[in-house]
Amino acid sequence: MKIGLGLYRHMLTRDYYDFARQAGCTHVVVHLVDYFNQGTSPGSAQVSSNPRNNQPSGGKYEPWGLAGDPEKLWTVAELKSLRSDIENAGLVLAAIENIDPAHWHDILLDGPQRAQQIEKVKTLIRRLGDAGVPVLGYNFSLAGVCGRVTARQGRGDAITLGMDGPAEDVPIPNGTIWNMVYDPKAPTGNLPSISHDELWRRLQSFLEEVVPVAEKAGVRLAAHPDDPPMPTMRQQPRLVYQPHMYQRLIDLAPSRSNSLELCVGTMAEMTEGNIYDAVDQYSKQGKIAYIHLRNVVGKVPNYRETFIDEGDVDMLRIMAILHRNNFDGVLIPDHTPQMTCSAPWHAGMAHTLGFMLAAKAALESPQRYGIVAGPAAQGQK
Ligand SMILES: [Mn+2]
Repeated sequence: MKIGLGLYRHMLTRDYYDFARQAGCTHVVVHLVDYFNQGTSPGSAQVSSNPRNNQPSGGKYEPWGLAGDPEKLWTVAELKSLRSDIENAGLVLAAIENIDPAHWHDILLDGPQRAQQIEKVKTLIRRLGDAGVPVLGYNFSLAGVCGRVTARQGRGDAITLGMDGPAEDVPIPNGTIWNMVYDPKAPTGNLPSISHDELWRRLQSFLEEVVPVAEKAGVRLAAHPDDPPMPTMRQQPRLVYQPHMYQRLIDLAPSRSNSLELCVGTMAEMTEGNIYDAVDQYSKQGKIAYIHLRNVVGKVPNYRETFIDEGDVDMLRIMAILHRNNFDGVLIPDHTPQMTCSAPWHAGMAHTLGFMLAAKAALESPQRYGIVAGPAAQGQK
């Protein structure tokens, strides 16, 4: 297994790459969607107060920000230059995480621009292949990451995110998808609710069309589960909200290019199944492209994010399962509570990465540390 760091768009600078190296990372996962964009045109209303110094949070129903320019698809030159900047800093670009809602809203919505947007996503995948980017993470979700609240309820009074009940009261307004505004001029009104079957049908058509292109391009599509994993949010269905639903996604299009961006925190919030069995099941199949590591206390709709070394999940046990199943992809910290200092995000990441490095060292050289695998450890899932 490899240790990496996820960087948001405004963090794609040499300072952040150096920070990643200093914290012991060999790889980075990059977000090219600017979740924090509040628009620049004079007189345009700010859509949210999503601060840049943390994971994108928004309010319970407040969008993160404005989607990008529908006409500007990331180019091979941009991707290659990003990759070479990262490599010049001594790191490897492991994945691009998430597709801009501006480029695929009508794939999620089955809207009038669907056919054109399928072509855009295919082009994007080919460009990733040309630029030598091996993985594209995505989240096939209408409501996206929403419904969470921020509170000072972490260890040592850290500010952390969580849920304090369902988020069904406010439907998704027209012009918004995946918690971002792609059309600020959309007519007033809300998205009509659809069924779970319809959402799965949309995913299936998407995979049938793009997976063959991804195979040819040598790119793995990697699906994030629904965060938070509720059956419905904002009166719309969710896709992968229990651990076994990932298997359905995999089986829709059997291919190395149809893979998972497995989020341990999100899966720990699910109300059914067992997180250790799930990580075992999917890593054994070689279906995990990369991993988000995060700990939580509780389950939907009442949970909060915690530091890596506390919470409901035994992270060493998760990493031991991955090690035993020869997982050779990248693990990145997902989110952490904000640490009280002048660089809360950096401190949270460095703390998590230190834990991950120590766990990796112990798992890879058990004899050196006198950790002998006994029958109990071997039989443990
Ligand atoms: Mn995640």
